[in-house]
Order: sequence, then C-alpha cells, then structure tokens
Amino acid sequence: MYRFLTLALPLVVYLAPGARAQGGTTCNITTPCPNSVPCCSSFGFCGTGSFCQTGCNPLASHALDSCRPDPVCQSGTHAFTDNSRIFSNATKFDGNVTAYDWVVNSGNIMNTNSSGGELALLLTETNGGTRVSSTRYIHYGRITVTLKTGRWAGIVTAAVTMSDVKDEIDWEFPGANTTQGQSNIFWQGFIPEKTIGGTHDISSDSFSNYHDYTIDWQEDQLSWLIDNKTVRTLKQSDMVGSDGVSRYPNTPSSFQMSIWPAGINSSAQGTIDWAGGMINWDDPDYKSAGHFYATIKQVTIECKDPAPPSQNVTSYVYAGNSSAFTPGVQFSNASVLLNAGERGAVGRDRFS
Ligand SMILES: *[C@@H]1O[C@H](CO)[C@@H](O)[C@H](O)[C@H]1NC(C)=O
Ligand SMILES: *[C@@H]1O[C@H](CO)[C@@H](O)[C@H](O)[C@H]1NC(C)=O
Ligand SMILES: *[C@@H]1O[C@H](CO)[C@@H](O)[C@H](O)[C@H]1NC(C)=O
Ligand SMILES: *[C@@H]1O[C@H](CO)[C@@H](O)[C@H](O)[C@H]1NC(C)=O
Ligand SMILES: *[C@@H]1O[C@H](CO)[C@@H](O)[C@H](O)[C@H]1NC(C)=O
Ligand SMILES: *[C@@H]1O[C@H](CO)[C@@H](O)[C@H](O)[C@H]1NC(C)=O
Ligand SMILES: *[C@@H]1O[C@H](CO)[C@@H](O)[C@H](O)[C@H]1NC(C)=O
Ligand SMILES: *[C@@H]1O[C@H](CO)[C@@H](O)[C@H](O)[C@H]1NC(C)=O
Ligand SMILES: *[C@@H]1O[C@H](CO)[C@@H](O)[C@H](O)[C@H]1NC(C)=O
Ligand SMILES: CC(=O)N[C@H]1CO[C@H](CO)[C@@H](O)[C@@H]1O
Repeated sequence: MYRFLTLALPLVVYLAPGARAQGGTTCNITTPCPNSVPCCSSFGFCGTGSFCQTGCNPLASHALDSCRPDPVCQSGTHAFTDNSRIFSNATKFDGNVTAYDWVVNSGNIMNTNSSGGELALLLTETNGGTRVSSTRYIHYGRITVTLKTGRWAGIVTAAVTMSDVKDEIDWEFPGANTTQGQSNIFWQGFIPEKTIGGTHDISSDSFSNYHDYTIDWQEDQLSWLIDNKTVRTLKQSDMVGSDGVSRYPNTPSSFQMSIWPAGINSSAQGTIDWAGGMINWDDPDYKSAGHFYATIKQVTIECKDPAPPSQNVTSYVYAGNSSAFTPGVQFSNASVLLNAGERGAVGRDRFS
C-alpha cells in the first residue's frame, strides 16, 4: 500500500530540526559511539550529557550502560492547569523526574488556561513544530490523551510512544481531515508490514471537540481506542516473522505529543500528500493567533509492567545479553539523574 511510503517518511522529517542542531560523529547499531563520546542520541549522533538521556540508544552507544537508565513507569493522571511540571528545555534537564513529568524537546508551548488549564503545542513558520516528552518511561501500559487536534492541511498532530531503539506506537492526525485518526507502529525505526497503518473515524470534529485517544499496549496485544471504544487490535503473535523475530514494540518508551509541519518545501512529496498538501501560512487562524496549535487537556498513564517493580526500582536498563533484534530489558535501582555517575546494581532479568 502507498501508506507504507507516506507514513514511513514523517518520522525522518520530524527528527530533522533536532538533528541539524547536533552534528559530529554519527552512530548506529553496526557502528556504535567511541568511548570519548559514548552516547548515541535519538538523532544518531555521539555525545555526552543530554545525549545520554531520553532517546539515547543503548545498542548504538559505546556500551550497553552508556545511556542513563530509563526512569521507571509511574501511573497517574496529568492535568495541565499550569506548566509547572514541564521542564522547558530537554537538553538542560538534569533527570530529576520527581520535579518534572515532561520536557520540551523542541518548539514552544503555552498554557491557554481556559476551562481549567490546557497545554497548547505551537507551530510557527520558523519553530519547526513542538514536541513534549514524558520524563518517565512506560514498559507496557495504557495511555489515554484527551486532546484537540489541528485543523490545517499540511500540519500533523501526534501522540506516540517512542523507545530508545525506536519502537513506536502512533496516533497521528493529519489536519486536513478532522474526523479521522490514524494508527501505526514502527519496530526499531522500521514499518514492519506495508499495511500496518490504519484509519479510524472520530465521532465529531477533532479540532473543536476533545476526544480521548488511547494506546493500550500489552505484552501480547496492542489496541487503539477512541473515546473508550476499541477501534483496532494488533496481536504480538501476528508480528513474528518467518525468521522468528518479533517485530512488535517491546522496549520501554516515553510518551510524546507533538504538532509538526509535514507540508513544507523540504518534505518528500509522499509526506506532503499524506498530510493534505502544503501549509498555508496566510491562514486566518494563523494570522490571528500568531501560531498553529494543538491542545492537550489531560494524559492518564496506567503502567502494566509484566512483573511489577519492587519499591527500590528506579529504572529500566538494557540487559547484558541485548542484541540487535532481541533487546533484553531489566529493572535497575540506579539513579536516573544525569550527573549521578556509575550505575547501580542491575536487578533480576524480567524475561528469565
Ligand atoms: C552505520 O554508520 C556507518 C558509518 O556512518 C555507515 O557506513 C553505515 O552504512 C551505517 N549502517 C546502517 C545500517 O545505517
Ligand atoms: C528533585 O526534585 C525534588 C522536587 O522538586 C527535590 O525535592 C529534590 O531535591 C530534587 N533532587 C535533586 C537531586 O535535585
Ligand atoms: C534548548 O537550549 C539549547 C541550548 O541553549 C538551544 O539550542 C535550544 O534551541 C533550546 N531548545 C528549546 C526547545 O528551547
Ligand atoms: C475524512 O475522514 C472521514 C472519516 O474517515 C472520511 O469519511 C472522509 O472521506 C475523509 N475526507 C476526506 C476529504 O478525505
Ligand atoms: C472513558 O472511561 C473513563 C473511565 O471509565 C471515563 O472517566 C471517561 O469519561 C470515558 N471517556 C469517554 C470519552 O467516554
Ligand atoms: C516554500 O518556499 C517558498 C519560497 O521560499 C515560500 O514562499 C513558501 O512559504 C514555502 N512553503 C511553505 C509551506 O513553507
Ligand atoms: C542498588 O542495589 C544494590 C544491591 O542491592 C546496592 O548495593 C546499591 O547500593 C543500590 N544502589 C542504589 C543507587 O540504591
Ligand atoms: C530490591 O530489593 C529487593 C529486596 O529488598 C531485592 O531482592 C532486589 O534485588 C532489589 N532490586 C534492585 C533492582 O536493586
Ligand atoms: C537474557 O538472558 C537470560 C538468561 O540469563 C534469558 O532468560 C533471556 O531470555 C535473555 N534475553 C535475551 C533478550 O536474550
Ligand atoms: C498558567 C496559569 O495561569 N494557570 C492558572 C489557570 O487558572 C487556574 C484556575 O483559575 C489557576 O490555578 C492557574 O494557576
């Protein structure tokens, strides 16, 4: 299906602004980072400091424990009455997940403060879009976001899970059609099957009305829901290839919400078509507000770790026997702070 091309491309496009800000030594699974700059960032560049945090790929870093551990899941409901739980710049975050639930990776946010407070993600002609990520990770769980999408051709609102090895579960909303949402998955950065994307009706206009969009991610199956109604289910067993490899998202992930420009000159034609055409920077909505936007009302996270963590567990780490196609995930009691130094002891292997 053509969707293979069109949906595969946006990921690459969206990472571009951040990638341009980095540079230097590149990294991937076959060519990991050198000891001097041990951490492979989500954009595929080697570095230290923030390169070792959210999105740092253990399999492409110097050692499996070069990246900071991924902060363990915590169930809860996040309202956005103000922005006090959102750290404004991911590259300056010290890793204190007690202080902040979210970080801004790129772009600009605002609190509209209507009906009790809402987080607005802004897109302007110059900011390249906005992405906000959870500071904590989820290793299976149910995530529900209550949001209003954009309504403009070329502009995509998204709510996705994203792991350090780029397992990804998506809700995406190209703004040209506000009565339809799209579901998709990536496994280690790739679309596992050409027909993996789905489209789903929304009962009323998604720009004017809040709806609940859920990702219910379990070890054996994955469901997408709109307003508590299951619109799609995918089984893990259906994602095992003839080579025996399970191409099903199975690594700890942060939850990321974004608005991003797909209909711009630098995008591939497939991406522009998928998003409904080029962005109109003369749109009256843009002229009056000074930005395009998507609005987040609430996020509820229910952790569903296959084995519940004991009290001393702080994080997830990739186990010593991780390999390219079979990352092993363990609990750890190591500090998740950026400058905490050596990692603590690694706990029991949850797959053993
Ligand atoms: C990994 O990076 C190396 C060095 O930049 C490059 O030559 C190689 O093609 C890359 N491999 C993959 C699978 O992208
Ligand atoms: C982390 O944040 C909490 C809450 O703001 C604070 O009490 C604590 O001292 C911080 N920890 C560190 C190591 O900065
Ligand atoms: C974060 O800070 C860096 C370094 O000062 C800057 O380049 C980047 O644009 C900032 N990011 C955001 C989202 O403000
Ligand atoms: C928008 O989505 C709805 C619901 O899936 C569909 O019926 C309609 O044809 C779509 N409109 C356009 C212009 O693609
Ligand atoms: C979905 O279910 C939850 C819990 O039962 C409820 O609080 C919420 O209002 C429901 N949402 C919708 C849109 O029906
Ligand atoms: C594409 O480039 C032209 C010429 O620089 C510019 O006028 C136009 O606004 C751009 N289109 C978009 C959607 O950014
Ligand atoms: C982690 O646990 C080990 C053994 O149980 C202990 O020696 C170590 O001090 C703990 N580390 C932290 C950071 O709590
Ligand atoms: C946590 O503590 C329990 C017992 O108190 C211990 O068995 C387990 O190994 C510890 N886990 C970690 C990750 O340190
Ligand atoms: C890691 O090793 C343990 C045994 O020590 C094994 O049970 C587990 O399946 C391995 N995980 C991976 C991903 O190979
Ligand atoms: C960011 C902001 O101004 N938040 C305010 C929104 O309104 C509520 C209730 O009126 C206040 O408590 C917030 O501080």
